[in-house]
Amino acid sequence: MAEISEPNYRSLFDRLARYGQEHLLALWDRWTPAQRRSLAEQLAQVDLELIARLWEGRLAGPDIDRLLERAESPPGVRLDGSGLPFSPAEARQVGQQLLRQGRVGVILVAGGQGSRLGFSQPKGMFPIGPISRKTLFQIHFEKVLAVGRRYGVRMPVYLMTSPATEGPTRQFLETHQFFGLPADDVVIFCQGQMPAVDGQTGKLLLEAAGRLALSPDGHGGLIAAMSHSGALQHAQRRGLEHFFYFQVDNPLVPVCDPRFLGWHQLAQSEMTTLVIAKRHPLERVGNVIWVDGRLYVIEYSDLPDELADRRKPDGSLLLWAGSIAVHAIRVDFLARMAEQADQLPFHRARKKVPYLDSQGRLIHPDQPNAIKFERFLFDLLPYAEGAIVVEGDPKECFAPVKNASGAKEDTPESVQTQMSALYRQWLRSVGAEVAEGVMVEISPLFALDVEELREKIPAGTSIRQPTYLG
Ligand code: UD2
Repeated sequence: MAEISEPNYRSLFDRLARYGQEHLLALWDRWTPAQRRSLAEQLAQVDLELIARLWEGRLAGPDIDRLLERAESPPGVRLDGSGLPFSPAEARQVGQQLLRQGRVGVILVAGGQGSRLGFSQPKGMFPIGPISRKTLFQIHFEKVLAVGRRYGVRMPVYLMTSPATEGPTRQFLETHQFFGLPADDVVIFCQGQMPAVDGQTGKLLLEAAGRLALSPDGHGGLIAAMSHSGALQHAQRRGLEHFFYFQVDNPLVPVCDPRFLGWHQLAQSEMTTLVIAKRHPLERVGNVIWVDGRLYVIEYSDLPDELADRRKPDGSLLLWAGSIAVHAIRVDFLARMAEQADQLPFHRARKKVPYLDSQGRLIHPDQPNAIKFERFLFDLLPYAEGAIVVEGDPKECFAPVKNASGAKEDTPESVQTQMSALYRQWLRSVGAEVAEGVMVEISPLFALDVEELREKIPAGTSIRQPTYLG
């Protein structure tokens, strides 16, 4: 070995060999200095001890089977307003006050790779407006802008990206001048990554010469990323007390809904999660359960069918509460958890990950060959004091774009149909006549909710063709 064998190689080899990962250097001789440097830099960021422990299952999260044995329905507010000793009107008033006082900021997670949708750009750039073709980002940002205007405050947005989505997201938002939000109210920060390992051996994989196969560390990576990037400190400087958290793929999120925030505040909850009553036992949402006075979310993929179908005496589902990944989180709670971010468990997912074989050939597996490790933000819930759920109506708050056209559900078309159905219902409830099936879209800047729409739609309005109210 010529200039490569150097101390660098030796010390790298020794460090890797301690964890049985020295195979990563097998092609070192064939690589350019830049490729070798790249691998060394990546490895400097990887906690090999952590990977070894994860692989051996020594850092598994809570025992799901044991939790499920004792799972009960979670406490909180049902759709009819029952469940807490505060009325919906009281909750709304308290939430409005929080908003007026500028105590609320927004967290939007957009680091996922959106592979199921088959869209090569960040998902936030997907055009979803049924008529306007506005992107998910534009719809979310306009909601934040509209809420800020309504309450006379500037509302900061903390936007999490990942190495794959960071560049294009920044460029897109800058080009569109953050859809009207002041640039210094938009704090973009990038989440961390975790290496994928071979599903049979636990060995790290290379995706190219000198490059490890890395992927985002899950939305739970938010806690560490917010704190390392200074986003959390930004929120504290701005005097925020609560975050309204949501995912990029759902254009119906009722951003900063005052009743939701009010209930969170009145219950003195450190973290509150918006749920829907599951429409069928196997719906692909997190299952919110209550065990020994703590809230937990069990992912749909981890819930045995038999348990998912368990019923109460009245025939309704015992585990009825489906998490749609919309939360209110106290800023001081997030700050406390940021100091112990290591405690959040990693979940394992079997995935297809292209890799270099021992000869340096790129293999595209047709079956899942690797394990990815991800942290989930909802694993904060058991640590939160006073955590509750608030039930929303799925027709009004949940239409995620997950799958490409042609799939059974959660496609762009099904989401647009649902958006339009909701806006038709709003229009009818304020006295407009709307022909059945006609596409309508209401911009958040026109009306954020039915009350606002009522002020703008003259009596006797009739809508017979596709209409965009913007
Ligand atoms: C998520 C929830 C599920 C339910 C559903 C509602 C998990 C594990 N499951 O399912 O319980 O609430 O959403 O739609 O969350 N993201 C990042 N970084 C990452 C991974 C994801 O920012 O490393 C973002 C991603 O951009 C998206 C969101 O998190 O906004 C959800 O990711 P997903 O689409 O992978 O989650 P999904 O559909 O499995």
